[in-house]
Amino acid sequence: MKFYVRAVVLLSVLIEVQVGATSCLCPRPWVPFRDYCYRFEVKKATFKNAEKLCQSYSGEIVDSHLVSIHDSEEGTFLTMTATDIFDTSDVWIGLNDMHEEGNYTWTDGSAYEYRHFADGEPNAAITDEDCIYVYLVVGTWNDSTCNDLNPFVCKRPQWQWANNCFVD
Ligand SMILES: [Ca+2]
Ligand SMILES: [Ca+2]
Repeated sequence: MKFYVRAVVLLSVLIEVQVGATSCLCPRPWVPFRDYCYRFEVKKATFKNAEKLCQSYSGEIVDSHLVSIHDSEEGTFLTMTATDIFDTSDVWIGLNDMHEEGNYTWTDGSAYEYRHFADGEPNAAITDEDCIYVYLVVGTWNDSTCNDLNPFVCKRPQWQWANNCFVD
């Protein structure tokens, strides 16, 4: 009996700790999805400045970048959340081929496997179309000029920021 009571107490403490921790993982205005936090920046910027601003939200190591998208669920989450927040339709994501034409990489260094370009894209319509935005109305991607001014989304692995916990 004693053991049972102890076990129940221990279990409830564990549950409490876990619930408390979860609510600290993506401090506002970051939005949680799976193991990452996403920050939707209404302010418009060039691709390079957007990436720079995303990196400035990092912790001790640079772990915050323009968003990378790795499957349709993540793409849908991004598109639906962004549609609620942004009043424009083109939103920078971290994909680009600035370093070598046709060789696409994510600014966060993750693997480029999933792709969701619109039909006929990427078309490099203008010689230097090296940066990718998502077109919110349909959720597909397009390569465009990196100096365009667009709102953007940052992505960072979940982290604990104990002083800024909130209740879901
Ligand atoms: Ca290109
Ligand atoms: Ca294009």
